[in-house]
Amino acid sequence: MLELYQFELSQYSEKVRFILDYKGLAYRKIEVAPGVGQLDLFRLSGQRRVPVLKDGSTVINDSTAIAMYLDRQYPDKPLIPSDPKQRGLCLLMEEWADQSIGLLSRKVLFGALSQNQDLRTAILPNQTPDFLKTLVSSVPGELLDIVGAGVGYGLDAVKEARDSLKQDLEALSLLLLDQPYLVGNQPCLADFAVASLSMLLKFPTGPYLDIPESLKGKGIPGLADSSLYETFFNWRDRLYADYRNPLTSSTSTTPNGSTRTSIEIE
Ligand SMILES: N[C@@H](CCC(=O)N[C@@H](CS)C(=O)NCC(=O)O)C(=O)O
Repeated sequence: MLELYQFELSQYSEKVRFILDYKGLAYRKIEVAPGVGQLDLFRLSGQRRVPVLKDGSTVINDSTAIAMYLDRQYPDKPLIPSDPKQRGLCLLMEEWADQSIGLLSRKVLFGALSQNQDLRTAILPNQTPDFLKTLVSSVPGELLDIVGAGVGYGLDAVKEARDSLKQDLEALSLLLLDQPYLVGNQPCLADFAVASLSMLLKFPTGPYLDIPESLKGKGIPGLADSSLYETFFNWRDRLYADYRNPLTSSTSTTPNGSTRTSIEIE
């Protein structure tokens, strides 16, 4: 069976999960433990980022490379349109989504975490003992601001990212006003990329992710709850309902078998 090395809360991993579901391919999720688990990942794939897909003896890293591999290897339900113009648009939008929504949404989530104690508590792994949750969620937001500045997520960077995302979400809402998919009449790689990379802006409402119930349907205040972007988030809900499989009883596991959920913001 296909194996996906992932973080449950990684939006690039979500892109691959969405594509696997669309193509109807069964897979096993292996939750990588940040830090030590990434060393094992390095041994497997030569780098430390998720997602990594293992198909028999073939190991592929990077969500775009994985998408291309899956489309070549499992051509049913193609991800890339054959019409040249649609193909060009699809490839362009996927690359843009990776660079824009994917990266910017981490920054604004970091900003939101530093300002919202409830969100910080909710986003900690399910298994975090209560006393630790209380401890971490009581870290003052200002301290997180300082940590954020150290990794290029200072207040100005967060505001800039937020403004860019507003433009992205407006553009997507306009495009989707009168068409069912971003390119043509079938979903393509661009749709799955845009839908999954916006995961951190607003977590999907349905039973798709192994995250606390309190997080589902919640997201960045001012973006997730704004009527300006309703068209986009409604479109995304529909894409999830139509093509993403709900979670089953099979849980995500670390290579040593224990269940966990974690988040990487970097
Ligand atoms: N371009 C890569 C981006 C992957 C990526 O940024 N992965 C993040 C999680 S969303 C990661 O593994 N971060 C851990 C690290 O950089 O150490 C892709 O499309 O797969």
